[in-house]
Amino acid sequence: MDPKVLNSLKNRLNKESFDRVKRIESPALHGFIDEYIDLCSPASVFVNDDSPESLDYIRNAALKRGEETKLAIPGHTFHFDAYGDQGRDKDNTRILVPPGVDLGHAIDTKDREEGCKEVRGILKESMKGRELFISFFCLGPAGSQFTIPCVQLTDSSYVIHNEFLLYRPGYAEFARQAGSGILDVFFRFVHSQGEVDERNVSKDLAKRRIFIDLYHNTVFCTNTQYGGNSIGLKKLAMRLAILKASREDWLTEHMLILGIKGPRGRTTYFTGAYPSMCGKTSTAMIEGESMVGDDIAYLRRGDSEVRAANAERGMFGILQGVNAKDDPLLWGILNGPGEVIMSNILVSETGDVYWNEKGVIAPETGRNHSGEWTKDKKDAAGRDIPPSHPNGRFTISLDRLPNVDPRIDDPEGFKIGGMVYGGRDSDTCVPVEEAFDWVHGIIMKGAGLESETTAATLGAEGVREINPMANLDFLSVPIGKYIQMNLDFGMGLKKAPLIFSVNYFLLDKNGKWLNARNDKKAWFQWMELRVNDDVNAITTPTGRIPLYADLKLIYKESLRKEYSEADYIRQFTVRVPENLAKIERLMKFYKAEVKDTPAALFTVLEGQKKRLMDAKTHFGDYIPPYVLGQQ
Ligand code: SPV
Ligand code: MN
Repeated sequence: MDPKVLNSLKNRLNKESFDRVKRIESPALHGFIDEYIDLCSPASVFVNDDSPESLDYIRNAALKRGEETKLAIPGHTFHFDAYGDQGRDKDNTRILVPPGVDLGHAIDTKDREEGCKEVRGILKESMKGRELFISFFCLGPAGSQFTIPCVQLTDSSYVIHNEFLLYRPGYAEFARQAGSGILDVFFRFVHSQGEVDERNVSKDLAKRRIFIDLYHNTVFCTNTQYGGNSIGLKKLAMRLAILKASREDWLTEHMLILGIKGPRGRTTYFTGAYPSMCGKTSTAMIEGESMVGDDIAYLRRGDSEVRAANAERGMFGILQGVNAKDDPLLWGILNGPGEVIMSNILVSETGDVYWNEKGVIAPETGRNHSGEWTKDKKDAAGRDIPPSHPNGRFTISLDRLPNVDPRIDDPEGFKIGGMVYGGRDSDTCVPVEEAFDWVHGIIMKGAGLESETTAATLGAEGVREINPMANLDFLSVPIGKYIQMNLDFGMGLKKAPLIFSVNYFLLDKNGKWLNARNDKKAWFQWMELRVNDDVNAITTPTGRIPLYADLKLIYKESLRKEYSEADYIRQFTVRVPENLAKIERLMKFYKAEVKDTPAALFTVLEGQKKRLMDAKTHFGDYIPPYVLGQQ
């Protein structure tokens, strides 16, 4: 213990908070807290020990300070972010690196010294007159190989409230591990919402900064409230965890974890990587299956298998499109009593909530992220302002979900049978397809993932982008190295997981969906049977696809739906020109944009191109599956 630092903390904190901090005997922790109290100059400090009283204190602070407001349903509150602060701000998110570190130009970096100076300048006295909240969390299940201890400092009670719903409590773990040395590597997060206006929203968006000091496990975040920017343990911690994983030979992925129930009481676990707003949460919530996580997974190699754990313990999900028919479980929670935080929705005077595509009649007036709202309201650029923001979110603890897997906190994690990659792709990939092997899967399904951009990030929507493993926004190691880590991860395993792609977003020529929303259950049921060797497949130039007869049965049993052969052919026809064009885009991207692309990537792309060209010679541009037949 450094007596000088302890003494300084004693002067800055009230007795209760000081005792809580002192109990965690870690000079690194004490030094960190003291340094940022000194810099940010809060009026007072609250240290959360995860007791019910502390959590209540935070809930009440959020209401008292107007960061959240009660809704009509007991336990529900809402929060607005500033207009223009409703998505991840990629332009102002930078990874701080020392001179000589080159992550490649697809990852935005900034010189560490310069970045620290800039953000420390913004943080200086940023909490004057406000309370600072200090809270401890564990990423991954506590007491396991997955655990990463984290400390959050923020002047936003909304951020802390979100975090204690979304993450496992950490105070007890910190106190237990104090003195073991392990705490020297905790992740650190410093957030200040900065000055707020009369609506309690950050007003200095020009000074919005999200800087990740990679080599000091510290993240700084200023002048923003949107959860994807401000909830440190979510996507900001993910950058730190990806680097940590790269050093320790495991993987941090933008993946759900889901148990699919197969025949004879069997459950097979899958991970699934999808870019933001591309069906990840609704997949994790497939009816009748067992949900473990919906956003971030840690993957480790066991003796002979891959094991995965949810880094989180809650859901920061998208409201748009959630409706009674397709999402019965979420619907129940979002319309019943219990703790829910909503953001950027439309609120009526009576505290009722509307979000886009709720499946009920839309109100014509209310209050939303733009202020008072009426049906025809336009923004400064003359664009319609919809009732709720497309990226409006809800926060709940997974404890609320009846379908959560009872082993969610198992320190051993879950044995993974299959890994799935899915993008928003209107015209190229079939709805479900198995890769030929691990290397083919990591390259074509993972590194080859393309998706159209969404409202989860600020900027244009609907632009097709290559998004390796749906993780591009969060990478903190060069892309080529990251792909190589993935390739290496599956090597030497007795039985590597099978790798699949899914595509929920295929359109016909008239722009209509080729699939219904809940068809994803059929794809996962088929993958479950493949992992367990229970069904055959048809080999195409791009991978292995289901037989019509198997899908017909699955549709009948799982979805109680008839599945026509005409639908099957429309959905599973190999689209040769589109697939060849995709290969060209991938070739260009991985040659021009990525310096350290593994050679295996080009070999796999060339192999796929050759198979497609050969098939084209024999069968033409659009090849229905029955032409290829069962192999
Ligand atoms: C995502 O955008 O991928 C999310 C929400 O899961 S957040 O990253 O927190 O913005
Ligand atoms: Mn996400």
